[in-house]
This record gives sequence, structure tokens and C-alpha cells, in this order.
Amino acid sequence: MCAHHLLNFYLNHHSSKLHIMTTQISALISLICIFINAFNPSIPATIEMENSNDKIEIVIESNDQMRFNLSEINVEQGQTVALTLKHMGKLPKAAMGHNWVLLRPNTDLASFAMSAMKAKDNEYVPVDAPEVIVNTILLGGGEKTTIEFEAPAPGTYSFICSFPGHYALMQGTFTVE
Ligand SMILES: [Cu+2]
Repeated sequence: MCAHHLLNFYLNHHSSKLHIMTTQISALISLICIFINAFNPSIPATIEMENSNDKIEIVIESNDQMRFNLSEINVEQGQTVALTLKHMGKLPKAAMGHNWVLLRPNTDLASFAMSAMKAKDNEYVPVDAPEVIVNTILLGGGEKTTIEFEAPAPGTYSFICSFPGHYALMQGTFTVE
């Protein structure tokens, strides 16, 4: 979008004595243009990002009836996943807290949920648990949160809410293709 091509054209049609100076001016203007473009917010790049397969945005809702609104989430290998968890209910976190915890394949959900119950100080996510790939914070009614992570290796994973007593109703599969 720089005007230096036009200027180049104009200058090149003047006397050859000016040629060296013309080249220098042209080079300087090119440099300025590169500099300006480097710091210019790039609108086309943003559009490209929205249309690309590099990123997927997922919204999952939870409620006071102890349910997620999705039981299956599908993403592709290599995608950045932006997952938003919403708590559509009114109950406080202490009574009806919800989170979203992504677990490694073949995790024993019942035994994981047992260890999660004991992790109240860490919002019911066991600290350093190898089963946990990623998790959100714990939400109360009316709250929402977003996490971003790279899709793990292809496979079928489980997600749950690890709040005590919730995983039996609040679980689903997360598939990476
Ligand atoms: Cu829950």
C-alpha cells in the first residue's frame, strides 16, 4: 500500500544525474514502508485467522440441573481450542459449582472423581494429577470462563465436571481427529 512505486517511477524519469540519489531515496522510502507495515494492525491477517482451520471456538453451557449441554466435542489435530464454559444457573459455586476437566484416555472416572473430591483447596482438581490435560476454574451461577489449549494427540478423551457428585451426569467425550 506504499506510494514508493509511484515515486520511483517519477524519479526514474528525471535526469540520470539524479539516479544515485533516486536509488537512495527509493531505498529509504522502502525501508519506511516496511517499518510502517510491520506495526500496522493487519486486518487481512485477522480475517484469515477466523477462516482458517487453526483455531476452533467451543462454548459449553452448564446449569443448576447438573448438566452440560454438550456430550460430544470434536476437534482436529493441531487446532488451538478456545473453550468457553458458561454456568447458566443461579446457584452459588459452593452448592452447584461447575468446571470442565479434560482427562487422558482410559482414565477411570470413578476413581478420579474420588480423588477430585479431596482436592477442595484446588477447586476439586487434584494437584499435579497426570490424568488432567487441562481444566477451567470452578464457576458459580452466572459466571463464565475461557481457556485456550492445543488439541492433544488424536484419540478419544473424556471430559467431566469434577465438583463432588457431578461427574456421573456431567461428562462427555472429546475426540481429536
Ligand atoms: Cu458441576
